[in-house]
Amino acid sequence: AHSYTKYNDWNTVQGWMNTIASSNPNLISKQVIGNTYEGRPMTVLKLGKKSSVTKNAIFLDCGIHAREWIAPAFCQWFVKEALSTYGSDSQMTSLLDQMDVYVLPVFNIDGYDYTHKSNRMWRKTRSRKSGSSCIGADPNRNWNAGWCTIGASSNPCSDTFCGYSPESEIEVKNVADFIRRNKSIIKAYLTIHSYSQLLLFPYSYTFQLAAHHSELLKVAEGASAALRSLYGTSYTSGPGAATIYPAAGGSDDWAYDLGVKYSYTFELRDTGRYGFLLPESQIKPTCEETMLAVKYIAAYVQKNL
Ligand code: 0X9
Ligand code: ZN
Ligand code: ZN
Repeated sequence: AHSYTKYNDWNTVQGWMNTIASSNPNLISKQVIGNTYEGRPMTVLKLGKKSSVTKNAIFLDCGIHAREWIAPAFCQWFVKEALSTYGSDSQMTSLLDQMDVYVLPVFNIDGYDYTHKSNRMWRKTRSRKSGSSCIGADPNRNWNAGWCTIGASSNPCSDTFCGYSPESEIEVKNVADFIRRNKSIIKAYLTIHSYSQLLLFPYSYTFQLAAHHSELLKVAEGASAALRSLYGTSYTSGPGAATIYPAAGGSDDWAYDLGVKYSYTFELRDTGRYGFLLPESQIKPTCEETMLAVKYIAAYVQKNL
């Protein structure tokens, strides 16, 4: 059965999406943006109050990397909190009245399913190509942003394999197409990973500072302070290349270069004690504190539309 404080497998997440969307038709709609390599539907939940005018939007994805289980848990938590606090929390109410939030709860569904059934530490997609016996590419090295120039591997057997070309992974192409199609309304791109407790922004494919570096840093520091205020969890903010490592082909850099200014990668708990194997007892506190950071960024974006 589905639980917000457990790591739900893909079938459970899929069932949850159907239930939650049909029980909240006024605030949620579902849309399939394409299928994964193995044919699973990639469903985006659109959260927001219906409006007669075109609304600006925030795009949030979780689970680009298969083994980072806390990430899909956060997207599910976000949807629950949005629905349960709309109408009582003034910020959430104002956010969903004015904007839509597109949530992709599990980006790399094939990989996520594989971590539940076969190999808990799998990271990549599950695509195959004749000529190599190795499976999958890193869906956060496969975007057309300095593709495969640094911090990525052209070896199909590597965990950071950049793929055979930009957007060679169908999951990346599906999301990139969706964001390109909606680029005039998408004002923020947020992507949830784990672990290391970082709040990263462009660039990662170069050490050059982004044109909006100071503003991106200021917002990241505000979001990190909001997060820390709940349980004292400490986050480091900064551009990816200098803060974690240079790595090209990431979704954050791609979205930013497309024109989505507020582009952030979260690396959630912890700092390595459990790493990817974060205990289920930490799902609730991790999600509650992360909500504060995401809401901080959303409020800033809303104020600066
Ligand atoms: O390496 C990554 O893709 C991310 N770290 S993780 O441990 N979750 O794999 C960091 C991504 C930072 N952004 C870019 N490299 N563009
Ligand atoms: Zn990751
Ligand atoms: Zn809560």
